[in-house]
Amino acid sequence: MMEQSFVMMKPDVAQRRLLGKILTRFEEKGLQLVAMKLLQIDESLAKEHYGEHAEKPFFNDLVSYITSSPSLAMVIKGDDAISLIRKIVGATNPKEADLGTIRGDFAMDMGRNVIHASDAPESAKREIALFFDDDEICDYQMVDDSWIYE
Ligand code: IDP
Repeated sequence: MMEQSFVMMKPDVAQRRLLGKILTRFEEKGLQLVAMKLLQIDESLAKEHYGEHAEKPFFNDLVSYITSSPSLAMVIKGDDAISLIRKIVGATNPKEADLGTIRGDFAMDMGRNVIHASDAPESAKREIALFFDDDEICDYQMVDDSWIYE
């Protein structure tokens, strides 16, 4: 089933000049970029995005990390995109993430784990709406679709 996922490269990625390299992983897989925005997330947006973690001991550090420098917010589309992208991203703790995943290849610590990706259709819907207006999401056909999908 065609799905849209909210994916966000966290502040360490732009700072480490890895935006292009990590974006390439999604493009090469055959996924489609339908929205993209470089933004410095403010405290209230960070707290809303990570609301489910408000009571966790790492919450304040997480908000400082996410607001520290610009992030690249994206909507990425594809067949079963939500679970597929979680696989491409790897485990939350980069020390446990398999090599070959983004976190496994580019990160060392949980508090610097380079990327966010929605974990379910409901969270994808909520997160996309938090970061993008409807008219910021592009609806277009890829010319190579028939070479990507059977
Ligand atoms: P996810 O990003 O893989 O979906 P969540 O459990 O939703 O993982 O946690 C959100 C983010 O909070 C993580 O990506 C990570 O940056 C941070 N985080 C989660 N657990 C810890 C922790 O124990 N210490 C520090 N940061 C954490």
